[in-house]
Amino acid sequence: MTGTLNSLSDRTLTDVPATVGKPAYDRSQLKTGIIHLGIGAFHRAHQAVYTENILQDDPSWGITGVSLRSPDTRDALAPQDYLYSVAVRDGAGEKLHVIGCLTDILVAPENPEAVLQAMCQPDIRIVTLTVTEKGYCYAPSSRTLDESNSDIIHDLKHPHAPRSAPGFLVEAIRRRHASGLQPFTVLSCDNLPANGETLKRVTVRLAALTNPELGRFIAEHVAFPSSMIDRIVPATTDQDRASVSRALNVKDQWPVCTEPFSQWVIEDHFPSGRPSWEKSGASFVRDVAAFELMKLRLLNGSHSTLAYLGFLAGHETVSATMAAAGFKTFIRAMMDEEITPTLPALPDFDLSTYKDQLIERFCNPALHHRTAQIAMDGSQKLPQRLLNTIHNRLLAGQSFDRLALGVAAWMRFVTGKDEHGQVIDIRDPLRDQLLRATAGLTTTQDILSALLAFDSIFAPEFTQNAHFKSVILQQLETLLTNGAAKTVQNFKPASTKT
Ligand code: CS2
Repeated sequence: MTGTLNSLSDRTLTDVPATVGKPAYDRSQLKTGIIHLGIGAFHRAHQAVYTENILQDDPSWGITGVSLRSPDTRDALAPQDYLYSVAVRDGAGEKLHVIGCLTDILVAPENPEAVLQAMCQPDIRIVTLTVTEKGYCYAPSSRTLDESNSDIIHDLKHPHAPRSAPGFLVEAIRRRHASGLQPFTVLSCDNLPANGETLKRVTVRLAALTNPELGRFIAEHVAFPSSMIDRIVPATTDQDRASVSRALNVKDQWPVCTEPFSQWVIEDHFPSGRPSWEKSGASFVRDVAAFELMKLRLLNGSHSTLAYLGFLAGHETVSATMAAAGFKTFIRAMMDEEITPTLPALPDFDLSTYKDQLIERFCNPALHHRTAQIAMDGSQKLPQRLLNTIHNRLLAGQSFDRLALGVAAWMRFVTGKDEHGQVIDIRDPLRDQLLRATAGLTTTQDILSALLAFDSIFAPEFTQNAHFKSVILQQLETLLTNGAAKTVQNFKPASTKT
């Protein structure tokens, strides 16, 4: 029973058992140095934790979170003095930490002006983002601003009351510049290739469309370091809320659940200063690109492949998928044979241990990471997770059957019906267009052609490549004929088929 428990707050922290980690600093002394756009579970289990661990040394880096959409996180955390807990779980059990680094949460659609004012405080030196791929309002195939995106159209008309993440950045940078304040550093923490550079490109373009001088100022004077971030953070469930609250002995309405593993590799370019995140385990490097590619292709590429194939095979979670016949062998072979050869060398980094860890992480029985959650927003994820790897393989004249099966599984998924004819609840910004494009199609060739026509996903190097099309077609045919479970279990790459 959690109904009788007090709510988590500064006052009730004393009710929390001594085994639970708690803020090791005086929260009343915190200043806000970071604005974070996209205050979802991932941020609270990752960057917020790295920040929490340095606040004892330097309390100037408290975080004000901004939700660009729903008020849920603010509504849950405001009554808790913005305290929440992180439950770190694996087969061995659970460790809990109460995190205190959030100083406030603002809800952008309710009051965009309050967000802009917060971003323009002199103490703000960094704006971090986890707004997911679609929050960048770009075309994933070309990584340029999508000027037909409805939020971008809105922000071009109303730059002083924006809706999009790039819109908030442009207006806040303009105001700071106009009032003589130093610009903040913008740190993307989303799973995009060259995430800093990509965010810079869309932000500069958005600014330049209405104010070329501002576009130039941003291009020349605002730092957008790239970063590679990694921690698996499944969506929190009611069951998680109840069990965490019981263990805390106070009611936490908004905990996050995650795995022990955590990694953050950051390009060290912060002209306005930064926290010593290296003291919490982050690595600062000159160039993140090789780490980003490794993570996007090996972790996220495998994750999406497991999500679509696992979902189609009837598995609710990644760990259940990994336990099913053939999946572990298939995904490890995809990593070793098809992805690894496309990765730039990372001196002093043991890739095979990294891959062993990935397999172990995907098998974590305590995480309950739903295949349907990872399957979301595939139109935004496919290029950097699977297609760019295939592109490298094509250029090198190498096979890519397993990666192609991953793409085919996405195609099968977005037709909107599962292998038993049940409707799939597709969540994707292109959902309606994808369903419309494939409705009523019966042949594999027609489904393939309809989906390849989405040019924000498939760049011309794919749609104009007959070999690419024939390999995908073959995998899609096998998948439609045999179903996902059998296809994976009996998988033989074409090159070894007899
Ligand atoms: C996942 C990622 O939901 C997804 O698409 O692949 O969120 C993944 O869990 C993280 O990138 C891990 O760092």
